[in-house]
Amino acid sequence: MTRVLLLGGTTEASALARRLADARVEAVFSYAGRTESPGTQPLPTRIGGFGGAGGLAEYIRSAGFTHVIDATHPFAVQMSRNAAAACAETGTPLCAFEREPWTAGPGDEWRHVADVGAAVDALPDTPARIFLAIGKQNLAAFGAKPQHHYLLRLVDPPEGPLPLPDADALIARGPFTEAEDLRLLINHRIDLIVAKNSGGAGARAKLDAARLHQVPVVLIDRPAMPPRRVARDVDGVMAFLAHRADLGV
Ligand code: 3Y8
Ligand code: NAP
Repeated sequence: MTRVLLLGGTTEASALARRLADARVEAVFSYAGRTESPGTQPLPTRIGGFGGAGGLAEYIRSAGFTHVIDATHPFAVQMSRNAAAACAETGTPLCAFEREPWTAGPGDEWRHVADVGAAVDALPDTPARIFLAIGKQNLAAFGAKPQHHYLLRLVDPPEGPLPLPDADALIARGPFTEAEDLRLLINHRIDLIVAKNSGGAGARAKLDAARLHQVPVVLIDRPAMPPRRVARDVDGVMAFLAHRADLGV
């Protein structure tokens, strides 16, 4: 009997949850609990960490999951590493549901950097107005360049003072549209965008707005992921589940 643990938190995970619910596949959706009010899902949902790879392995065993789908974000590297380790330890079939990285097209002015530190180094020395569209977890590093005005976009209101001396915060949850991100670039007189190469449609709007408004982008590469099977769309994940179910594994 197929019983799926779906590690979520992305647009792809929500689309897969819909398909699993429609197909009446037994599944549990998992959020880390990173945001105050995560979206509701059409599946039984758990919120919070597992307690590392060991805790996840124990949960897989005790809850009797037959498959794990890692549909977390390309930057959620710790969760993905733990999922690979826990599935190896418990012998549970694992498939990642991961979107392709973005690639530049005509008119895009992108500079690719390896990580957050390299993104800070890539910023100009002369003061600029920078849209720091990377969420909340990696902001402190930009304190090394306090001369800039930073525009942040956060899912939830910040608990305390922002970690940057000259910063404004917009509170908004994606997915975003090209029109609203173009208005944001114009209204805030943005000179440069810093973003993660997350891929997918939910965070892409700012890059399309940047091309239209001729704003350069510093794009942070994804961290390396552990070796694992990867599906690029919902059908690929469903085929993985069906195939394994046929084999009775
Ligand atoms: C908690 C669940 C869905 C999923 C929607 C996608 C699209 C909208 C765009 C910008 C970039 C950013 C950020 C972003 C986007 C989708 C997707 C995506 C980027 C929610 C969600 C959770 C999170 C966690 C949050 C991080 C932050 C990253 C904001 C829900 C809304 C910047 C990633 O406050 C915090 O601690 C926020 C942390 C991880 C990255 C960071 O380092 O701060 N996502 N985002 C999930 C959990 O608890 O397990 O609240 O409903 C989900 C989505 N955010 O179902 O429609 O699929 O990517 N999320 C990035 O791409 O750079 C915003 O502003 O342009
Ligand atoms: P991370 O750094 O890879 O994971 C840190 C810890 O958070 C994990 O070790 C695990 O805790 C817990 N965790 C992460 N995802 C979880 C999930 N789906 N269910 C249960 N526990 C989870 O993760 P992150 O980058 O902070 O991402 C957290 C969540 O936000 C994920 O759902 C991810 O899909 C979503 N998200 C992240 C980004 C991003 O830019 N990073 C963007 C959009 C959405 P334990 O060790 O205690 O098990």
